[in-house]
Amino acid sequence: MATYVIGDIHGCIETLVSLVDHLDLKKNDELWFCGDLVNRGPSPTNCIRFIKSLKIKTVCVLGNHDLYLLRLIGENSRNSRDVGIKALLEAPDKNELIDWLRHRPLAHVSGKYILVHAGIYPTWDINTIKKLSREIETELQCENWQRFISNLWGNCSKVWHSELKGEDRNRAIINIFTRMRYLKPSGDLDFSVKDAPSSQNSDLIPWFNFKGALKREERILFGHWSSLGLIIRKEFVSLDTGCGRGELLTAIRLGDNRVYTKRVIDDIVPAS
Ligand SMILES: [Mn+2]
Repeated sequence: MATYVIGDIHGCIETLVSLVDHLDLKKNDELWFCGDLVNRGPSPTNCIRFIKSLKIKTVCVLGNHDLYLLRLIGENSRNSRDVGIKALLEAPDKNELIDWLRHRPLAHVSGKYILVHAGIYPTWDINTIKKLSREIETELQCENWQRFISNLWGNCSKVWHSELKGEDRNRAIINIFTRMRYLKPSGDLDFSVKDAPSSQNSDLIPWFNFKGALKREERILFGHWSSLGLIIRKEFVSLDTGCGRGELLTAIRLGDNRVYTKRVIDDIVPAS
């Protein structure tokens, strides 16, 4: 039995199908996804349909773009500039696809691995990760989920403190799991820089280099940071290789770290 983890897909269905074909999956294999299934690429609708239809066990955590889509629904808006998302909002099976999406976790902990979209706050231990992920999942899966998500947008929660309450707490948890890249030396989040660490010279610290961030038993699997690209380390794997910019989609097989890559060819991704 093997587990494969796939980075950010961003609606690139042809690339996804071709990569999954290439994996030659067996019945007991598992396929994990780092999130950001939607936005930018041509067919987020078919990406969700495809993952839903797979006959093996799949795990998919939510990314910031997936939450953006849920927010559009929550605000009853069709006002996306993204052609693929617009089409999804008109799809006959829209409700089924959205219900599937909002039942995905923010963090998945299994054995020696933690799967998240963006990262984990350096001070969070494994029980905290499970608990905080569950707090948001409970809200997204309840009947009032649309009101919940339309209330919690914005950059404003840049500070984490375990005593945070209400919307500030929810925003902070979501920002950390799905949007974080850099921390200030104080431990506050910074959303101003998306570049890779080598290309900026401020005192911002990639979250995984922050003191204590990697002092854990589990290996962290994440996407989200396309300028970082593929990084394979004992402590973590970074898997967003720029599918959403027309570059590559990557999978890694856990255990032996074998890497599988497809270049985005048949999916037309608009220049950003
Ligand atoms: Mn992302």
